Amino acid sequence: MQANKRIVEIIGFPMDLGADRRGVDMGPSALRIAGIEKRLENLGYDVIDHGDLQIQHRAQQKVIDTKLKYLDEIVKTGEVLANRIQGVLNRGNFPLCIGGDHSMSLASIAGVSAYCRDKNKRLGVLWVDAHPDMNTDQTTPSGNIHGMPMAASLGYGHDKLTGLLGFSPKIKAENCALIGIRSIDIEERKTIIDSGLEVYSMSKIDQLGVYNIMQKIIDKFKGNVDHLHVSFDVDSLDPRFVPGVGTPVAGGLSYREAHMIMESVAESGMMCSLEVAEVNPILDVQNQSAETAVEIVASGMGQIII
Ligand code: 5AB
Ligand code: MN
Ligand code: MN
Ligand code: MN
Repeated sequence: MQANKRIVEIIGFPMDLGADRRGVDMGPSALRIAGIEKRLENLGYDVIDHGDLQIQHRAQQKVIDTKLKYLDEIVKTGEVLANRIQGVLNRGNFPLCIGGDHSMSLASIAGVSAYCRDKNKRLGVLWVDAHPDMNTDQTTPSGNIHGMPMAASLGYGHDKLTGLLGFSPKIKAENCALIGIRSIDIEERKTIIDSGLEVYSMSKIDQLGVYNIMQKIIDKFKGNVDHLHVSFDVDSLDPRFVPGVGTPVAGGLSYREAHMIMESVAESGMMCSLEVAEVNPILDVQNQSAETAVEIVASGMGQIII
């Protein structure tokens, strides 16, 4: 299975309950305004945009558990997204989920994992982010579920998060790689070490270079993975290039480094699903962050492949 399948199905997930900064629910609109569909069509894909899934507004919610803010709505809508993604994959198409905060990933990985289980495929995840998102309700400094999706997918954390679609874990640490990481919470670090995850920090990128790291990651995936899911949190980039993010961290990926990651993914031909999270138009400057995100998607989908 290749990234350049003919049909890309876009699902918007306007979730902002997983994060504190408001505005990320408008991310899917910003990505559409930045021309995501046209961009993919220009690469030769047929694109079906399903619009956005329905998510209850923050104003209709009560914060019940401060360690797991808006848990019930995130789980409920997450199951809907997970099922939709499974449907796209079962049709033989390529799902592209556009967020929305990164709690979306709980659902997208659940859906992809359920599909892989049915079809006996080994699932790998490439996680591009400033943050490892390896918190649990026991370790979170914020109570924000967008800091937990990687942990939950590996089976760490609250049952309602880990148990989405009724099975856990969704992924194996040895089939995952994290890149761009530069902000790790004290308690979160322990979960990372316990899991044995491979984390390529910004410091490792300075030392080895993105190209070499990506070759290493892809080599590993090639032997062990049939379906590669890429989760791209736009705060992986330096805030100079993407001001429109809720949790900016200095010292991030350069414009070219971000593209090189996705160009390497495209070259591998292994990516079978993709998501883009955390574009926040309220904090953005003239939709620059959404436009950059669309360019990065295009790189991942084969923009430079001749
Ligand atoms: B993102 C923090 N680690 O858990 C937490 O943007 C930030 O999806 C999480 O990567 C950032 O609240 C979540 C401090
Ligand atoms: Mn069209
Ligand atoms: Mn994230
Ligand atoms: Mn992040």
